[in-house]
Amino acid sequence: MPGPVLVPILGDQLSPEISSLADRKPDDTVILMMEVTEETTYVRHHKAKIALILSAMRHFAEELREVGWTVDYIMLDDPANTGSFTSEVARAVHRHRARGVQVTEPGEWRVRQAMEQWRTSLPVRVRVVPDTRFICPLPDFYAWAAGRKELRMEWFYREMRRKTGLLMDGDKPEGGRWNFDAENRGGPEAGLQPPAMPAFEHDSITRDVLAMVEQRFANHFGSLENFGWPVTRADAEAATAAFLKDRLPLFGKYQDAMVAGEDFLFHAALSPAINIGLIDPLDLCRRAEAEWREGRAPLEAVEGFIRQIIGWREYIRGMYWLEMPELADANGLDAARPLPDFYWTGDTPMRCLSECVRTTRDNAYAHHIQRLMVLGNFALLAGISPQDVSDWFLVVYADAFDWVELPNVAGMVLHADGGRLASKPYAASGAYIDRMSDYCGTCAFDVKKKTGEGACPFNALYWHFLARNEKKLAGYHRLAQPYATWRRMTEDKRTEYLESAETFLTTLEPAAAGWARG
Ligand code: FAD
Ligand code: DLZ
Ligand code: SF4
Repeated sequence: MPGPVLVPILGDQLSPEISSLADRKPDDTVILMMEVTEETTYVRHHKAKIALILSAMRHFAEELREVGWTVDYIMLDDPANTGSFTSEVARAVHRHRARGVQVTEPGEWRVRQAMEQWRTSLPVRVRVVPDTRFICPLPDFYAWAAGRKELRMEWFYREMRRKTGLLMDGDKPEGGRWNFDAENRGGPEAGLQPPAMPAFEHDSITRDVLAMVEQRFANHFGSLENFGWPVTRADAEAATAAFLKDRLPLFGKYQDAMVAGEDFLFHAALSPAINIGLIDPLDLCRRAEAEWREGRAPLEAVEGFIRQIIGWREYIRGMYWLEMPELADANGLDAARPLPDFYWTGDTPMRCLSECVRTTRDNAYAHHIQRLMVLGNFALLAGISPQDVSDWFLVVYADAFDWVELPNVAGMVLHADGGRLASKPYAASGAYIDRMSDYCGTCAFDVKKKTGEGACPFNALYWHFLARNEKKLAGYHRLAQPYATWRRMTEDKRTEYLESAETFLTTLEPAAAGWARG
């Protein structure tokens, strides 16, 4: 009797329709799920991210068993656990006398490299199949990118609209425009009251995982006190339904707003569940579209939301595989300053940064504008090393996987890729943060003051950033105006900005070693 086919399912492949199972039958297949120290510690993930993935993996194993699959589940504290995907797959091939291995391609370059080795290190045939949960298959993305001088999300997004038929009226976009971004810039109006987030009870699986993580990963960043991420398909469905009903209608308008203490506002907070496979992204977009078609949410909100998923998310994933492995070391603006300590401790008088680090620590979450325009913008302006910034973003968010975190950090935020992903760096002074948040009112710094003692550090840093990168950035059409303003300033004014920024930069304490990689 030939042995079964072994199907390893990784911690971000928790979908019943995962491609590795598509042509398998339960009586001829053993599914292998592995909790391994290599994955829990290759960076020192936020405690909540580890808890989310391990609890969701344990629940998914139960879901698979209930419908008849055989699941060999290796727990983290199993004394026989050898600690890595590679060694655990080898052990399982032997244990089950498997006749072959079939696995869905992983999300990360690092794991893909390991999997390529399986072809020679394992004594059986290894088949790696494409991940069909993405809307744009990688070969299609490469074909789209080939020969284009400039890669831009907006053009790719239109292709995805045509391909999926989402918000299309024949071959035209619904509402006559592809993009309603201009309607999505509402600031933090007084009295803005987002609806409460859905809460999920912790069952015994989640309670066990939380206790284990608290004990075993005690010195990792982050708190488990507020742990509320969906860990089952049912939780994820409840989170989706609550978002579509309560928050989607105002998602567009307040997408860019930041309010102290309101950690989720009108955002979906669905990225962790989407990324690990508890929510199908295309199905989510179809349900969002139905909210508009049935008159329950405005077009600008639904278009904005769908653009994030079929546009940004798919574009980012394509760019990751197109640009790796070089992207991991990219440093187009030669930024070398170490990450400041306050990214871990939150201990800074800059209210915007302390508040964004606070929600990151409490929830393993910050919304897009907090990541891009506060945490990311500061790192860009201060010239923090892209590898330090990327490690931080990979550690601290529940939704962080290399394929999505790295292009966002190196491409969208830091411009380390020389402008391959985005048409200009999203650099901004304090005025932007003041317009889009309520942080500045209670900050130790004065956002209106440009230089000297008590001035908002973002103001001088903004000009310092432009001045020190003038050779590389002055030719960018979209930066022509700020460079013209810089050149119109008097020599004294420019010196004042540069000296003020330099003085501030000397106050930054580099982070203690060991927070991200131990
Ligand atoms: P919403 O604002 O409600 O958006 C809806 C969905 O759109 C998200 O759930 C997500 O699936 C998708 N989306 C939106 N923007 C992006 C984007 N730029 N890239 C990919 N998907 C997007 N997202 C991650 O999933 N993992 C990461 O590790 C990650 N790192 C980031 C790092 C930086 C520096 C920046 C600027 C952005 C990063 N993002 C990342 C994108 C985005 O910030 C998060 O997807 C979003 O904040 C998740 O919260 P939400 O579900 O409430 O999103
Ligand atoms: C992020 C993560 C963590 C913390 N732990 C595990 C684990 O123990 N087992 C597992 O299968 N996956 C884990 N993951 C997710 C993996 O890192 C992710 O599936 C790969 O990086 C995919 O490329
Ligand atoms: Fe941030 Fe400057 Fe506003 Fe303070 S004044 S919250 S440092 S933008």
